[in-house]
Amino acid sequence: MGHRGGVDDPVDPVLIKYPNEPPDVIQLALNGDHSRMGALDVVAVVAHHELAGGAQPLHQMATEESAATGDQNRAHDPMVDVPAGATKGPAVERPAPTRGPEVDTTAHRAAADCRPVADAPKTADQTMWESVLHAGLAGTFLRLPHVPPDAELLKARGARAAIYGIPWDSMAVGRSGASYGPRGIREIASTQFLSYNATWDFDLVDVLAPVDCGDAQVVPGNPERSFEIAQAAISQIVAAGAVPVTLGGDHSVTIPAVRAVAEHVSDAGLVLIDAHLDTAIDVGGETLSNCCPITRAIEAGFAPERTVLIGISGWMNPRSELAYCREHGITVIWLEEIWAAGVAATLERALAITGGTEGGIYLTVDVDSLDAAFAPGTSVPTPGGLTARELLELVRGLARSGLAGLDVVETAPSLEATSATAGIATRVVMDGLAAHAGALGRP
Ligand SMILES: [Mn+2]
Repeated sequence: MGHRGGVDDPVDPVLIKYPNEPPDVIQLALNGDHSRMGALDVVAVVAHHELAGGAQPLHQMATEESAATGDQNRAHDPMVDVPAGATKGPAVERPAPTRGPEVDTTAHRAAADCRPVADAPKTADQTMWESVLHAGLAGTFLRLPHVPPDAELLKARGARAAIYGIPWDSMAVGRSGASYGPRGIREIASTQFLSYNATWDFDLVDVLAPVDCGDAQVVPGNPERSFEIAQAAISQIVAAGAVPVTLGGDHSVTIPAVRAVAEHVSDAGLVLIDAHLDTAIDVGGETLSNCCPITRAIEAGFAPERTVLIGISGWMNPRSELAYCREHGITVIWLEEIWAAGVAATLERALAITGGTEGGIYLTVDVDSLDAAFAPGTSVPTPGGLTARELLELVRGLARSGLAGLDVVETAPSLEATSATAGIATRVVMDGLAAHAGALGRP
């Protein structure tokens, strides 16, 4: 049976009110099969109990039921490590927002230093089950606190990373659907992922105190106004000393993100992981197309000689975009070069060009850099792209030297039958932030 640590009432091993749920939502966790029952099931159990006369305390009834069903695995069940008679679990209520330490608005841009944020809200539940149960208001990324994109509010929270969605696909040259990317990624992150990584015994919350700033209030059909809104919000995140993590959206959403970062950081390297060069001057005269993010980033101030485009597929790019790269001295690392040299050598080459400054690296990841087998849920799935492992190794290796910003774009949940693409997009964020935060050590 499930132990829900931190419940203020004495721990009832069977019937437990979840502290973060609406007061009338109760769930039961019965031992034996780890079954988790929703509110309607509870109503049924309570009704059954009452029909039976209600003479027996409900927890006894469930205990007898579990004894009857056998419990051989109980000794190995991490959810039952509460000794009988335990009266109190560890406190898990998230503290009310408190004013954190002042954040150095320049030093944040390089890699985080791994020191815990003094007043960071601690992980809600040390047993970690709370964050993956499919109940409750799982609206934010990892169920992190929602803080509006306001520099003072973010500083007060001590946030060193902030998620921001731009639900926008009006500029897609290919199939639309990426406007649901932020929602799809949050769905996965809030129901399947923990802020804690057991491999590294590391919790993102302890080091980065990340928050979710919600979504841009886009204006359908108006990229200028939409990007103005998004840029203003991301600029607030950077000004607060937090790494902006932008969830797309088609790849045009990188444009307001790099513009916002460039307002505050002058020496960041720029890395694109993508099947496409994305260096179009314009598409039919439209300069905010999803084929233009690198072009607009260069114009915003990113140095072309400190820009690397990784994983590019030869068949999927026009001659004009390659010409732009050659004219401006942008480094292109083709898919075939990764096949031949491997990820480690690719990273070494990319970091030699983009790393080593206080500003860190702005990393933009298009999920179509992945093979269509790993990322079918995107505008233009790529036959012969990167493996999921290659992508994560690249993201980790780049983020280790410090992120000026991160975005993951072109996730289109409606274009896939499973949540594979939203899942790998989630991992790009998780692995990128963890590496930035020092979970892997420094290069
Ligand atoms: Mn692409």
